Parts: sequence; structure tokens; C-alpha cells
Amino acid sequence: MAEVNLHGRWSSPFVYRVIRTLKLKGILYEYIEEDLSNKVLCFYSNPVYKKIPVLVHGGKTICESMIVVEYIEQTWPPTPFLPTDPYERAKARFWAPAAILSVFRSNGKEQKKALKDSLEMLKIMEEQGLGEKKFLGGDRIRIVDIAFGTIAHWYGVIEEIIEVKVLEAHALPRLHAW
Ligand SMILES: N[C@@H](CCC(=O)N[C@@H](CS)C(=O)NCC(=O)O)C(=O)O
Repeated sequence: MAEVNLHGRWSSPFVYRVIRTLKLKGILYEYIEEDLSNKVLCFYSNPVYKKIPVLVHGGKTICESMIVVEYIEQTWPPTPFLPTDPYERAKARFWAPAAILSVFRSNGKEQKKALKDSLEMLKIMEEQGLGEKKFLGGDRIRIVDIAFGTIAHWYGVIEEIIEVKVLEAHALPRLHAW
């Protein structure tokens, strides 16, 4: 099998989308920790956005976390993460970028508004995206769980640092339990 290298940074939730996908698929890869203050790799591999994660597979470079996740999905098809039904696939793509980071990137009045908007959006996601299912993707982990879950995993840490709660059990019981 061609060599698989993942360039990332420990602090990036986007990198964990790729790590989880590689791990769930059982793909062996080498992880390279990048120094974001010295963007040599990013400059050559992702010259447009200069961001990690960057996956290098057999010399081919793939950038943007969800594009990398889809590339992995299509290159190593067993245990598919994208539903085969076109409508289910469209819904998975719709929810996938739903990462509520605006609350953590703002403060004061702007943060209050971001929190209100995020809670409204999460409520819709809980009702329409998760519903009565075990995972956002249905009965097992799929692409939408990887995309959203990886970001949500960091909520607890960031919430503690900035002392603002977003994913609370009383407001979003099913999403919180998921
Ligand atoms: N939309 C991108 C976002 C990636 C991203 O924001 N990466 C950050 C680390 S969390 C980065 O490389 N930042 C470097 C910079 O902006 O200088 C993706 O999903 O891959």
C-alpha cells in the first residue's frame, strides 16, 4: 500500500476528523506534527489556505479536512462512512460542517448572539439530524458523526476555559448524550 502521511497539529480539531477516519478504517499512517509558526509544509502542500490537516498519500497531496475524509472514504471503501441513499447522503453533507465555533471566537455582546444562534442551530440538529437515532449517521458512526463529533469533543475543554456552556444536558439532552 502507498505510504500515508498526515501533517497536523495536536491542537487542531480539524486534524482529529482525519485521525478518527484513518483509525476507524484501520489505515496505517505516519503522523507529522507541524509547527504553524513556520509554515514550510503548508506553503508547498496547501498554498491556497496554508492550513493543516494535509494528507499525503503515495505522493499525492489532499487538503481540507472534509475533503480528506471523503478521499479516504473513496480510496478505502470497506466500512463506508457516507450513506448510499442519495437523500441520506445529502443530509449527511448538510450537517457535516455544522461546527459551532463562533461562540468560542467572540466575546461580549457578539458572543451572546453567537451563543443564541448556536443553541437554536443545535436544537434543530438534535431534532432533525439526530432524532431518535443512536448516531447522527444512523445505527453506526458515519461521516457526519466524524465531522461534527470531532469538533464537539473539544467543546468541554473550550467551555471550561472561556466559562461559557454550549452543549448542556438540560437544553440538549439527546445531543449531549450522543
Ligand atoms: N477548513 C479547514 C480548516 C483547517 C484549519 O483551520 N486549520 C488550522 C488549525 S486548527 C490551521 O492550519 N491554521 C493555520 C493558520 O491559520 O495559520 C479544514 O477543515 O481543514
